Amino acid sequence: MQRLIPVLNKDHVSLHLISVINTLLTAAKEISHRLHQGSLAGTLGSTLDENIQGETQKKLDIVSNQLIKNMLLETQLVRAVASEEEDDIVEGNPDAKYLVAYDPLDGSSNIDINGSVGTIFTILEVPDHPAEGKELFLQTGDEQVAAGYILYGPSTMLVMTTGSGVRMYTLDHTVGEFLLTVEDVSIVKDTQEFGINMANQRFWSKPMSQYIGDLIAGEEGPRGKRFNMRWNAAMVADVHRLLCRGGIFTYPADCRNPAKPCKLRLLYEAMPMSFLVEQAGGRSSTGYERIMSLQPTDIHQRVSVIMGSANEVSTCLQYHKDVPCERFDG
Ligand code: AFP
Repeated sequence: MQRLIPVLNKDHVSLHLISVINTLLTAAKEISHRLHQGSLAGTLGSTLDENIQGETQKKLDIVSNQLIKNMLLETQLVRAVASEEEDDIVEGNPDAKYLVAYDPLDGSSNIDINGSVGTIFTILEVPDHPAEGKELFLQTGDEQVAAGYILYGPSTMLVMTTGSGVRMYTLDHTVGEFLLTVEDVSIVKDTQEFGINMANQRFWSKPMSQYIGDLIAGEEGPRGKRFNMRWNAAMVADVHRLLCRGGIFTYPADCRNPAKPCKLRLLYEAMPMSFLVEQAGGRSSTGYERIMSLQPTDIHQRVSVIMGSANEVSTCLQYHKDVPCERFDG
């Protein structure tokens, strides 16, 4: 089985970019180890409690954030990092070329129930035009040079793209390396599986309510076939499922809280996952716009997300076509 670096070399990925990716993976191996240790590592729990030895326990998402940030900045290859866990960007080497944005532990509420979680990342280059601070990161998804996630499930997997297809690697704990296990990931065009948090149904826009209603109607409904539903409460695990066997995943805008109509973050979740999904032949949209074309206005911006099997996403978008984007959408 092939190791990661020779695969990236074949794709002519620059040595500095390989080093940045490798550093992320070193942090991921440490996170994976701590997750596997579970309660034994003393880093579970959702509060800053004291453990039995009287030491302060840190939430694993905070620990993961610090690990990734410190390791990346130490390489001197990173100009700045942006993390879901940090209010502002953290500057590194002013002469470096790469920017890394990440969600250190997506789906972190799953930690306490021993469920799947993951680290999502995107790598950008410093833009040609003059930009400082947060502005550095305000680039469209099309400008990503690499993106992916590490899924900490029954096995630890890296799923990544550098713009020439999607590959999956599995962490071999005996050698401590990610080995290529799936080449040329391709999302099937049609599906009978959808993922959405149904508890929010009463808050959705009309197009989304109609679309999901038609899926649930099954054989008797306008779609004429039965659909199944899956929800992991961790985007990483839900997107992994659709990369493996197709499906549609959506976290639409809703009117629960007018100040926060969307849940998922553009930079740390929607953009990298859209890069993977499109590279695997799928489709990704807000309902009205292609996510990869969106011009971010803030690093913590949130968006509505519909992604997955190309034909199913297109069908969902048909429901939105003639209905104007509602006040809470986008
Ligand atoms: P965290 O990263 O804060 O754990 O949130 C995970 C997430 O943003 C995304 O991964 C899930 O798809 C979504 O939240 C789950 O949301 P619900 O709580 O509505 O199920």
